Amino acid sequence: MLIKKPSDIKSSEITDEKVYRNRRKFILAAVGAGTAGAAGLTLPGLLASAPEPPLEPTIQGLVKSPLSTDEPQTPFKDVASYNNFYEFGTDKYSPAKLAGSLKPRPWAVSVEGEVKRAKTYDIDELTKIAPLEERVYRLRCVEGWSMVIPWAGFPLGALIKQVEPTSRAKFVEFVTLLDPKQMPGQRSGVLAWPYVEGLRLDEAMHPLTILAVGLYGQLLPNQNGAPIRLVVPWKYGFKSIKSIVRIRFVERQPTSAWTRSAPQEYGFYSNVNPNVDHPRWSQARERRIGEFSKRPTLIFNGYGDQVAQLYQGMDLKKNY
Ligand SMILES: Nc1nc2c(c(=O)[nH]1)N[C@H]1C(S)=C(S)[C@@H](COP(=O)(O)O)O[C@H]1N2
Ligand SMILES: [Mo]
Repeated sequence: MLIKKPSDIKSSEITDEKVYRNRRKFILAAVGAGTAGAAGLTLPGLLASAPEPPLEPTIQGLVKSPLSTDEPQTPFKDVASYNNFYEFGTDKYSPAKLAGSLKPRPWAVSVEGEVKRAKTYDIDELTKIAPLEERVYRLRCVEGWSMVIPWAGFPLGALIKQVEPTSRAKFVEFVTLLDPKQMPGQRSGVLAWPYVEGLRLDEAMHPLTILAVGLYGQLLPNQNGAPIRLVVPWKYGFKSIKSIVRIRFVERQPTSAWTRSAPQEYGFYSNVNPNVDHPRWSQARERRIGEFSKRPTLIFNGYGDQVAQLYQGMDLKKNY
C-alpha cells in the first residue's frame, strides 16, 4: 500500500491480468495433459492456487445470511487472482502465483490473553464453533478498489463467547503465521512481520464481524488467507487479516502492522470514510473490480446503519 497510489493501479494492470490469465490457462492445460501429472509430480505453487471458477460448492449446508448484500458478486477468478497479501509479494498477482507454498492444514489457532478459557483450537474444530453462513460483503481496499465477495464463515462473537473474556479485555489482537519458508514475502522488510491487526472488543463482537474459512462455497484459496481470516466489512480491507494463528485479548490497543509502518497513513480504526482522505489520495470514490467508471465510496462502506453507533461522539477525522 505504500508502493502504489490508486492512480497507478488502473487499466494497465487489468490488461496485464488478462495476459496473465491466458498464460495461466495454458500452463494448467499443459500440466494436465502432460507428463508432470502422470509422473505424480505435484506443483503446489501452480495447481493449489489456480484461479479458475469452482464447479461445485464443497462446503455443505451453507445458509445465506440476511446480512448479505444482493449486489452483483465479483467473479471468483478476480477474487482469487487480484489480491493483497504481502507475505507473498507486493504485486496484486503474486499471491495467486506464490501462495501454493502455504500449508493450511494442519493448522492451529491459539486463543489467549484476558480470557477465562484460553485454548488452542485445531482449524477443523474452530470451523465447527458455529454454523457456517454465506455472507456476501463489500470489501473496500484502502487503495481505492472494491469487490463483492460471498464469504463462508461464522461470527467472531461466537468464538468470543466461548472463551469468555475477562473484565480486563478491551481489545482483540490478531496475528498471521510467521514462517518465511511458507511465506516468502516475509524475507523482505516491506512490513514488520508477522502481520498484526486489532479491533476494539465491541467491534469484534459486532454481528457483522466474521471469521471466514471459505468463499464461493469453497475453502479459502491460499491467496485469500487460508485457512482462516478476519472479515470486517465496514473497515478498509487491510483490517481483514489473513491466515490467523493467534487471537489475543488485551487491555491496551494493539498496534497494527500498517500503523506501525506508517502511522500517519493507517490508523487503528480505518473505518471506510469518503470524507476522510488518505494523506496521499482521496477516498471519495472507488473502482469496483470489473467496472469501468468509479462509484462513490459509502460511509462505513455502506454498513453505517449497523455500525455508526459504535463510534458515537468520536471525531472520525482524528480517529482515522
Ligand atoms: N496477513 C495479511 N493479511 C492481509 C493483507 C496482507 O498483506 N497480509 N492484506 C490486506 C489487504 S490490504 C486487503 S485489501 C485484503 C485483501 O483480501 P483479498 O485478497 O482476499 O481480497 O486482505 C488484507 N489482509
Ligand atoms: Mo487493501
